[in-house]
Amino acid sequence: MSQKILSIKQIKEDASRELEAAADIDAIQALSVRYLGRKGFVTLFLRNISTLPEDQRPYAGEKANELKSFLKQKFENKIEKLQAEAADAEKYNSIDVTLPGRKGDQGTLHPITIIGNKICDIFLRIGFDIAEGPEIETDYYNFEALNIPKDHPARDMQDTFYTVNNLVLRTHTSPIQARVMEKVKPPVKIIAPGKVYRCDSDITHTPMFHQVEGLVVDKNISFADLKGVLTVFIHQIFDKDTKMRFRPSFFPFTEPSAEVDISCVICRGKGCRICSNTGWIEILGSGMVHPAVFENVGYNPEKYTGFAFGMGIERIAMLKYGVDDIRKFFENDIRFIGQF
Ligand code: 2U9
Repeated sequence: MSQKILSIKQIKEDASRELEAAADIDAIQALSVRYLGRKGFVTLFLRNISTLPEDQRPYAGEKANELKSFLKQKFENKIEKLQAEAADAEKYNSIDVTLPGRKGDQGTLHPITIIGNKICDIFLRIGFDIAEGPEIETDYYNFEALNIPKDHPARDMQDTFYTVNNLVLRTHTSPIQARVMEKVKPPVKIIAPGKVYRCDSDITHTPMFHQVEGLVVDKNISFADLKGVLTVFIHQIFDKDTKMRFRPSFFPFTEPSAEVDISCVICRGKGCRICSNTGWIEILGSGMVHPAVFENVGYNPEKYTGFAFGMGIERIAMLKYGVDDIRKFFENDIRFIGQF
């Protein structure tokens, strides 16, 4: 069956329209045969050029070859587009969107954060506010304001991290309370939690550890108030059966001073390795604020009295969780810190 010879314009229009309508690769390949194949419209046109007047032949030949390249490119482009779409669809169909997602590892609070929060919660419930301050302190707030004399061993390079310009990494959170007292008038009832730094490292000491200190200042605050608050605290952080004893001690910033022991949480006072067979464990330090500290911050020691206390969070965490080496808290072994 002989094909009608179509004009270049007509071939281009027809082929473009049919290519637009072609829905799959087979249809495009059929179009390619229909237009560019041995008996296709473009091939026929080219063969027919010899019948044209001689002066029209070069132009017709050039235009027909242009059309051939144009259509070839268009067919190839559309085939590539359909192949890419098919690959996407294949990828989508091979994903089971109803499968449950993969669970990532869930983080946990660090044991020191957990115990720190518990300690703060107890004091918040009995009316304390939380105060914060800088970890890099001046010699004045870390030592001088707290009545720590120039020759005190705590000031030694062996015990304190000195930085530049007489600044130190705070060795306790006490400077927080000194700064608060400078700013606000009594009554004051605050706890000061935070990181502190000392040149020390063994199974019970790390160069950085966490403290919570407390301070209550008002008219008529007595040692009985100190005992009452610390008894409530110890009974809540350990349990109601925990016994306490106050042992006389010395701190430059409190007078009188006392260390607080609790009945051993492991053997309940019978005597074991943890309490060195004494039945008692030292848990915190405390005392009545020294009048010199009040003078330093501008409080009248004739008018106001106050008590203060301080404890190491790691020490409480070690006792509550039965951890025997403080360094375990800072090695960041997920198997250890993820247990709490
Ligand atoms: C001001 C006045 C007094 C805070 C106190 C202690 C006793 C104490 C230690 C416990 C274990 C530190 O972590 S530890 O090594 N702390 O024994 N701290 S009284 O007294 C203050 C604080 C601020 C203005």
